Amino acid sequence: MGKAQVAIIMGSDSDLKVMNDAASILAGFDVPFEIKILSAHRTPSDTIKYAAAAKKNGIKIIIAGAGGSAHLAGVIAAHTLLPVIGVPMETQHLKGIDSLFSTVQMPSGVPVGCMAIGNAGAKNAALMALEILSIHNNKIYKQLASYREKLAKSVREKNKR
Ligand code: RP5
Repeated sequence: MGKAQVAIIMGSDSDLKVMNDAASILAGFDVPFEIKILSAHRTPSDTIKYAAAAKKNGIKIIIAGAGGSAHLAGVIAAHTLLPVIGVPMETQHLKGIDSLFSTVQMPSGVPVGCMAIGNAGAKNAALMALEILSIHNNKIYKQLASYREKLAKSVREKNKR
């Protein structure tokens, strides 16, 4: 794999199990990515430094997964003009509603795209990143078309069974 085009960031290694779903999708499309644990509150200066340098380092899209008072995606978006896609993590007590509200409620001016809570969100974040890349990459566009076709086929096969 070449230089990372997509960054998968998460607030804690406890998010990795879910965020690995984003990594698997990108790997399946042969799109180079990197994974980092960067916390908006535990390693704030590392997080800001990473976000500020991401474009210069060849990153095109940042996926950020975080749980609880999930400010990671917003903090990253504040320090880059790259598109940031947030994935709210499910949490023990509030089941991820807390993460969802934190991620989705960005005040105007600094956008964060917000996916669904948990695994579906992680997968869709990767797919959305691929859709953005596919605007200028016909190979990825064709791969996405075939991914959708496979999805439809699997549903039709379930009906047959
Ligand atoms: C957030 O706090 C992380 O994104 C994680 O979802 C949550 C809990 O982190 P740990 O206490 O499990 O490290 O920063």
